[in-house]
Amino acid sequence: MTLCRNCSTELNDFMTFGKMPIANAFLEKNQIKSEYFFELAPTFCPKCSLFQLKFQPDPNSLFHENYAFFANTSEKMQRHFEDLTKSVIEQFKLKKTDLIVEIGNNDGGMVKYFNDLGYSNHLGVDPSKNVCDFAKSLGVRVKNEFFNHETARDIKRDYGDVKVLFAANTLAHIADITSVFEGIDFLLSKDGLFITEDPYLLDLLKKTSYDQIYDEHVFIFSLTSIIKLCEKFDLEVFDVEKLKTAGGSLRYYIARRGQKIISPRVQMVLSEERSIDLFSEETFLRFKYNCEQSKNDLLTLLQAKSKNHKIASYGATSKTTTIFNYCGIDSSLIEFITDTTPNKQNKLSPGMHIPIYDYEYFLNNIPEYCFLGAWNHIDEILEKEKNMFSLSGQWLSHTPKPQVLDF
Ligand code: DWN
Repeated sequence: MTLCRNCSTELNDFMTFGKMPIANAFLEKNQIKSEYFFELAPTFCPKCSLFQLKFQPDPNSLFHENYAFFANTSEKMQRHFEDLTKSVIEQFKLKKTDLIVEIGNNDGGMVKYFNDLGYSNHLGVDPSKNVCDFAKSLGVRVKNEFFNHETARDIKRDYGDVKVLFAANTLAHIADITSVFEGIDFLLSKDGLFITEDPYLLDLLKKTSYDQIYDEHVFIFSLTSIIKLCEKFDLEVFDVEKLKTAGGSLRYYIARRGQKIISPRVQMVLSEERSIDLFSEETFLRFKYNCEQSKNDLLTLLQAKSKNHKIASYGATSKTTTIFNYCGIDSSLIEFITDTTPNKQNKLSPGMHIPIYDYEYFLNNIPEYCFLGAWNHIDEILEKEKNMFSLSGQWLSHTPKPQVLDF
């Protein structure tokens, strides 16, 4: 029996993706024998509606001194966070002395933009040392720790109350969600703001983007589940914003209860979640069916194309680890992966051991088809490739359904 990480109710199982490696554990040949696998099984809580993994490997094996993902690999995401920084400063009339903290700031995050704009009273918190070191080299003040209630106590002792707390694509990663909310509640000033965004459950279900489910994403949130998490504390969601980033996300604006006027958007999104029966067993069983269908169709497509053509994957993402391992896609179907991240290059993809090469290799070995592993960056990639790969090759995607994209 597995209990909900928020409300301790027994979780409802509805499917398993089988044994999975750690999504960002890109490896060398000599590490294959000792590769770690765990069962990737999403579940949902019938009481608080929280969609979550049944099992998550030890967080220390996911976030460490050599974390593979650097957010600066996407120009467009950098602009997204820069824009958010400017809009928060303006909308909430921030003062240069206000304390701004980002949970999970990776290689610089939003605090980097605050720092660049003269908001030097900032702090980024991240458990992975290499990304923290990179952020430090940009002049960002960092704390190399997991964020929880205890870290929050240290931050308050050393820096005081927080005016704005950010977390972008971070909350979904931390299994001890109660300790995270305790920390937020403890740190936030009376007029403080907590702004957080993560992949949205509704988008994931609609697009059958099951690849958002992997070891790091212990939760896929909805507005309903975030409201239930806030309810235990002196916190409430006062606004929400639908985003196109990360394949479809929801941004939540949270403040102390009664401090802000609640936007009508909150009710609108809640009604939408209710009207499509987001939390019914049927919805999740349909998702399971859609995943199985998607797997069969993707395999059929790749098998047909790979008979006479070379296929590569564009982006060695965390998400491709789920796709390739769930579908059983190895180098007989996808010959290689190209990725701009130096510490993924010349390694093998987790589980299926497809070789990963840099962009130059890709240009010298142009395939006929490219699987959009980094499909969430489609606009940026198509722009970059319009006079390169797109001139001769065709793009494949698994979402919203496996297909050759028609541009
Ligand atoms: O939540 C998370 C998100 C925000 O980032 C983390 N759990 C880990 C990571 O997830 P991901 O690995 O699925 O992220 P991306 O942003 O989809 O990864 C894109 C990958 O593609 C990077 O390795 C860089 C690469 N890339 C590339 O080779 N050429 C990306 C672009 C835009 C490119 O042009």
